[in-house]
Amino acid sequence: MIIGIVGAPNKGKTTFFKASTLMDVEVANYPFTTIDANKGVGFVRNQCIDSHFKVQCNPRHGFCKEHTRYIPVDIIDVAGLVPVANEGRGLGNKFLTDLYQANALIQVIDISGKTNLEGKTTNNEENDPAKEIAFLVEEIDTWLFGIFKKNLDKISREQRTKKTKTQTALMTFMGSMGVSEKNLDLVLKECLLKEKLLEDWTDQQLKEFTKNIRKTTKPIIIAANKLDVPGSYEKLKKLKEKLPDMKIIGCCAEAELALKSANKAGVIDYLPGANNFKIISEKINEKQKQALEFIRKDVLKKYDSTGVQEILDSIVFETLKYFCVYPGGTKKLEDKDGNILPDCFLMPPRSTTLDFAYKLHTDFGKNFIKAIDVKTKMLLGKDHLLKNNDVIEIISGK
Ligand SMILES: Nc1nc2c(ncn2[C@@H]2O[C@H](COP(=O)(O)OP(=O)(O)OP(=O)(O)O)[C@@H](O)[C@H]2O)c(=O)[nH]1
Ligand SMILES: [Mg+2]
Repeated sequence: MIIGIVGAPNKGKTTFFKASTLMDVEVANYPFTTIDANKGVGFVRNQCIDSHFKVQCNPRHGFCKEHTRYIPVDIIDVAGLVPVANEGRGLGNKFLTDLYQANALIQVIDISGKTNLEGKTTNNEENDPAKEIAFLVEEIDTWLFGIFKKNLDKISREQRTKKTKTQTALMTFMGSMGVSEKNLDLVLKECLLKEKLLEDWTDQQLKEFTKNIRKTTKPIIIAANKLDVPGSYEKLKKLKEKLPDMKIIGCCAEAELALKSANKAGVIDYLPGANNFKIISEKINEKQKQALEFIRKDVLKKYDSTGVQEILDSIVFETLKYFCVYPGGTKKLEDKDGNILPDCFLMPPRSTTLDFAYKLHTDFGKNFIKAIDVKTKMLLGKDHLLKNNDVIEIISGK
């Protein structure tokens, strides 16, 4: 699972990334602070299944606190995107390649309206977040269109010599982008291109196809950042009314970063995503205390959390509809090192027991015999559809 963080320059992408991963990367109040992509690991939350078994798990990856399991996901933070017209002035948009593998994107916008599309600080009331959102979609679509266009000649030549169906001809290339057969089939049908030879596609048809592929392979949700700046909440409300079909969640990445850093330093006790924290160290100066109390009063009390964790959870569990499955045994839940429920896997929607077996090990998939639902002890066939918080034992041959 890879989540890409995108947006115009100076909106707080890297702050959001840092708050999610606690990696030490540069944040600054000017455009193009980030040039090379930052890659790190963040976490999404799920009610852990360990409480069902009345045990405390020991995750090998991620962590579990108060029976909330934090499951790792890869996060990429890229340079700020600028409109194509400005390409010469920005970094160009070639770095988008870093996002090729991403399953979904979080677009960070500055809901305070104090930075423009190029990331410059302005007090211009015209800074319109809806335009910023439309611009990004346009940039991503243009980028994908360019990639498809570049490869289409080669793929359609192959189609001509091998006389393959359009879907078959496209699949290898699309597969590298994470497009499944099923999704490709749906998009081709929707665009009425399933029976059309690739060499006959017009640019307009390719554009339409690209847009639809992007929607399925790179769904976007909006992180409306800098919610702590006065006046931002009203702007967020207006934006949600204007774009009712978009998933838009307000956040204050800076506050989340401050809380996580203070937690790591042992100054406070803070659970990512919580609506409060406790100061646990005497070694805190007045300035730090004031900053933390500001966050408590003006962010956590007002909005119930900093929003960062909610955004990560939302993109994985609501937008992508992934769910959690644990490997386990009917006789014991621990691995050979004594770790209880050591692993938790994020599975895509409609995953079966066989998909899960392959996820654990190719050999388990190839030699699959049956599976057991550890909670109910029921036997499951290979096509059984899994659900959130299933604990599954795979029985395989050899
Ligand atoms: N008030 C406020 N400022 C924030 C918040 N998040 C980030 N900032 C500030 O916004 C500025 C830009 O932050 P970055 O994280 O470097 O932004 P970016 O989008 O990665 O910028 P580029 O890499 O230059 O595209 C910095 O001055 C941050 O301190 C927030 O939640 N609230
Ligand atoms: Mg940055």
